[in-house]
Amino acid sequence: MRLDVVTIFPEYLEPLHVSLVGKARASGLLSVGVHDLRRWAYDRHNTVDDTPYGGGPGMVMKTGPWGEALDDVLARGYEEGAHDPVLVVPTPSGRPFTQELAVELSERRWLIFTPARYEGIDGRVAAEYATRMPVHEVSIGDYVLAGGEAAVLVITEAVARLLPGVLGNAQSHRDDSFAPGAMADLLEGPVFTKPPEWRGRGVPDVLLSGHHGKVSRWRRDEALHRTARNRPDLIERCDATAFDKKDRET
Ligand code: 6GU
Repeated sequence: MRLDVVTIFPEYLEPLHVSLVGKARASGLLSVGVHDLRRWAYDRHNTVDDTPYGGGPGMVMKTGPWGEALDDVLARGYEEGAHDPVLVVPTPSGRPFTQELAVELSERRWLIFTPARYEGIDGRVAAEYATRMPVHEVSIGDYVLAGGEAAVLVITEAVARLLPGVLGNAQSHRDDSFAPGAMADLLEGPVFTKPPEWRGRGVPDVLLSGHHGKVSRWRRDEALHRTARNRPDLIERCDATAFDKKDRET
């Protein structure tokens, strides 16, 4: 997979060199280009923003530098054999970034990110590139960041770990023996490792029992409890037929 990121803060994307994404790059599963938008801002001050039409606070990122930058990044990518680009525009006004979208993006060959600062990018830029490629406006949550760079880090990490060969153990995608699929939207319960006792606290006996059926049952109950406590909205969306009588107790 090829990733290109155009930003006025290239150094903000340094974490793409470390950890999981860094390893994916080192092993050749991923290639990443980070590009300074100001390279395509040709005035003396390398201006990338201007006041909004219609008035209001803040500044808007200008069409000119973004258009030049994206044209060049696209041309370079095509030259190097990349194809079928997808433009990912991080914005608090985007559609929610979910695991489903992470999976969708992980199946693409080439992602181009346009993290913005200020009040966002002139609306004509997304409209222009949408005539040539899929454009996803994406938000990582219901809060406002100062810019889209942190969102790019979030999205790339969620996507990179799904690439075949990136994770050490081939992604054991929840083999829940109770209700395959239907319980997949539950949060995971707590996990434990050695030592068996720490500061007077033991580990749930069932996990030491070696009884796989009981362990699965326990994990499912813990997942339900944690989901009910932290994300009641997910319980509401659950397929009720996936619950059994025991799930309704307590
Ligand atoms: Cl993608 N960008 C910004 N600036 N704020 C956000 C966001 C993105 N997602 C949630 N808040």
